[in-house]
Amino acid sequence: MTEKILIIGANGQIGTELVKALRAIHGSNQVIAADIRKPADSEGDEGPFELVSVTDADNLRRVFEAHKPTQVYLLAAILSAVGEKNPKMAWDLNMTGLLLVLDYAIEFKVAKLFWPSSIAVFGPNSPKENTPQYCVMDPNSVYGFSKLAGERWCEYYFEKYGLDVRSIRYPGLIGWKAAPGGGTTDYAVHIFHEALTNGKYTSFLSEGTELPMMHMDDAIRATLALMDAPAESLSIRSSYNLAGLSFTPEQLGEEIKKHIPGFELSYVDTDPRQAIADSWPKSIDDTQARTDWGWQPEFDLPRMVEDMLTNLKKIK
Ligand code: AKB
Repeated sequence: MTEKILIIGANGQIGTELVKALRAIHGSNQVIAADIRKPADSEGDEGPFELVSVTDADNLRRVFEAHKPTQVYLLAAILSAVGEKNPKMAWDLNMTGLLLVLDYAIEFKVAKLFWPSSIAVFGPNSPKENTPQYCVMDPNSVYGFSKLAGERWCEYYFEKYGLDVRSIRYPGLIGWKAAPGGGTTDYAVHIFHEALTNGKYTSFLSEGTELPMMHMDDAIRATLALMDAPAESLSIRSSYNLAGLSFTPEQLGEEIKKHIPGFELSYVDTDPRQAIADSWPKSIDDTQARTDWGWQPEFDLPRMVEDMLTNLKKIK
């Protein structure tokens, strides 16, 4: 079957890489990138592009009508840190966007829908170590509870309307091709840019703050593997726990020092993102993803750091 794939939020941290990966597999013309802004630099990748906001129901409907996608990836979202600055706007964009796309996916007979959830669905009373798929979930950021509500909607549309919706609870994502979009885990990307440019970095998360993270290549591989998995092998239609690696700012700093010996790491006194980080897990149990669709991460901390520094050096 020839796929027509629509990616909404195509210019974000995940979208930038996913568009490239899907165009390499299916051909540029089969993958429609959509975003509220034109891509800054298309690097010669001239596939179809639609200017659309995920909350603009009429324009979004036009895009579904025009392209009749067989698969949709809805990546447009306001992340945890930015969401706390404008909570109502974050709720509106994250929920309105999802509900519109769920309805259009049914109306336009989309075969598969991907929607990203996050470790932000967990909260202060969730277990911190090896956080299981099912446990107490009391997220206290707007982003977190919009993701938890979104997971319930996804499962509801699967159960009630048979929509083949698939989702991953991403940890903090670390890649060199695109900037992160206003999250609590962004320090783990900024640190590489600052290490290479200035040889030092001031972390907005404090020493000892351990969080689940993942190299972007692993995240893209996981996303494609989940979307390729046979529907009958999937036991979770809310969102899968997914683990890569876990580290603290000082562990990351020590690893960077092996490549940049004079690298200096310091910490800000207070930052609102610390409270969000403190409410999240330290590590994730992803047994179900491993069992249902064979998930296996490839990047550990040394490999991730080496890859980031090598690639960023080439483009700086
Ligand atoms: C954030 O920090 O908000 C995101 C996430 C973990 O979902 N990177």
